[in-house]
Amino acid sequence: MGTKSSGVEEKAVSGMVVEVAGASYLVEDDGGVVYRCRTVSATRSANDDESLVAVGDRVELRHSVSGKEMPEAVIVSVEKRRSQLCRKRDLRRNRSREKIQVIAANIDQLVVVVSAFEPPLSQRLIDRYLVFAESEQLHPVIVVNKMDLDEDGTAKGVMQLYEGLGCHICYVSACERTGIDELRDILAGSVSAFSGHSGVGKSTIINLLLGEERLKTSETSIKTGKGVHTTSRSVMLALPSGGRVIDTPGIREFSLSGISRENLRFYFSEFLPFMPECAFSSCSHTVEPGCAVRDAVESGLIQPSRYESYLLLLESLEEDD
Ligand SMILES: Nc1nc2c(ncn2[C@@H]2O[C@H](COP(=O)(O)OP(=O)(O)OP(=O)(O)O)[C@@H](O)[C@H]2O)c(=O)[nH]1
Ligand SMILES: [Mg+2]
Ligand SMILES: [Zn+2]
Repeated sequence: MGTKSSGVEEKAVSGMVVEVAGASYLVEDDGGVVYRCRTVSATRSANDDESLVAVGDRVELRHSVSGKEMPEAVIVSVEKRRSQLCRKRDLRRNRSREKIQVIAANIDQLVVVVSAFEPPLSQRLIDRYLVFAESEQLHPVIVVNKMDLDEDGTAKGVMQLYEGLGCHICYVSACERTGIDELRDILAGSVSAFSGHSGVGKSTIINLLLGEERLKTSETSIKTGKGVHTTSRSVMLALPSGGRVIDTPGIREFSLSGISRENLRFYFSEFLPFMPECAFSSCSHTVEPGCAVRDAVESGLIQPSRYESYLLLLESLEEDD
């Protein structure tokens, strides 16, 4: 119902956040009208440490003025999220008040994009994402892009470990357009957030899925071997083949949030069958005698690199406390 205030028509509209760039948001209402929302006067009872608004959020708006290019509005409330992709902010780099950055909200799948070569494939990063997906009950998909550069099969070799864990893996070369059809099928019917290091090809792949160059992409820096950050905003896009994808800026680090030291062990799924055999029910699988998880690492039933990831993560969570 519309209310009149100072001669301006104000009506309640509900919609979804489809783009986030700094403190500026684009919200699409259920009829397809897009509003630019610069100010947020939202109230929500949830965690004050978290980003108030993220791409994928369902919000309620007050339409305030008709802007030049699009109507402008104010976000007045944010619905509770059914899921989220978030990470702990590096407060040394970012002076934001929010300790936890919500990268995307209300997603079904987490698409972890890595590249076979340049930037190098990082197992530690994959393990962090897998732990997060497990804790948030998101379906993880690992996209290994730039397979055209994996001439000696190194990346394929590394990924065998994750194949063994039963991960959903999609090998892609955006350059040679291989693996794209398979990925399209995986994405149909779901909301999927793409995340990964800068320069792995997230935007390039999404452009291919869209069939047009909607997103800016860029050359990886040859000098440093590190990706230059090209994408600076998070955008949700509908795919012609079904499903929606969220392109996000590349990350340097994916620091876990919302996971305690005690709970970490439950998010390494291959540890679970051995855990009941540990002598202590509260075994942290580090120094305790009679640890079945450590025995399984020694006998090769659990991959040493995964166990190392567990120890590193445990240490990083310890430092945070
Ligand atoms: N050889 C090769 N290069 C690729 C492939 N896919 C993407 N690239 C190149 O990788 C570079 C980075 O691609 P982007 O799509 O901008 O990477 P991004 O992951 O979106 O990076 P950010 O936006 O910074 O997070 C571009 O120069 C692409 O042309 C591929 O399959 N093979
Ligand atoms: Mg990008
Ligand atoms: Zn143990």
